[in-house]
Amino acid sequence: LIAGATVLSIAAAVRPLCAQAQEKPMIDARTALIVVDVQNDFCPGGNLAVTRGDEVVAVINALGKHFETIVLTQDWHPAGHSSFATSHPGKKPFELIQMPYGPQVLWPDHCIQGSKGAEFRADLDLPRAQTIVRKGYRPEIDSYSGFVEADRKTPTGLGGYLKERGVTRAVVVGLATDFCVSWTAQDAAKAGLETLVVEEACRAIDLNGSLAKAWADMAALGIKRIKAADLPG
Ligand code: VGL
Ligand code: ZN
Repeated sequence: LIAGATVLSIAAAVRPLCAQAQEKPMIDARTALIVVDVQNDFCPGGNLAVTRGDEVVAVINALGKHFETIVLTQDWHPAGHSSFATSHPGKKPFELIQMPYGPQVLWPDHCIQGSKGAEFRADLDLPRAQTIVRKGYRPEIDSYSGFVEADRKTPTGLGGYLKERGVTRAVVVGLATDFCVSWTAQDAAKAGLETLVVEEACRAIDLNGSLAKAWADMAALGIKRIKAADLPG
């Protein structure tokens, strides 16, 4: 948990961005809301369901009303993707294997291009979202991050997109905290963006301590862990 003083300093950093005397205080367009993988397969009933993953939707919908710049990421795998346990005979979901680019957790088949599971949650309501960045579509490379694929060198283009639009700050939310949210937030920070993660707008898979490690890795990069109440509105 973050100390009270930290919360206050973050609130002070964010609040001046709101236009005054508006019913819905808006956050400056240079702060992007990055909504990670709020897709059916990561919610209860989905193929890689994150516990209470569906609970992020209402929180994100409320946050989205205050942002002018909103980007969605969408996990988007071809059938037979190399991150699927079913592509590796004798392997089971959640086992670790070595890929040419490093260790890879094997997952149940999920977010297959064009499937119901790959669709965004129907109750996700972000009319102002402008861009969808699909990732994980190369058969041989996974991509947790919305910025750089798992080989750690293939960019998706999101970094350039945000830079060209003058974005200097990223607020990252979605699923799952310890995989795609964490990797996306870390790459946002490495791209030079001030990066914040809204705790209750995320839910975790939590595999072998992955959640604690994710928060520690994010903290080490200066990523701020905040509550929705620390943002305007
Ligand atoms: C994710 C595992 C595999 C995520 C995506 O969105 O966190 N996790 N693919
Ligand atoms: Zn995936």
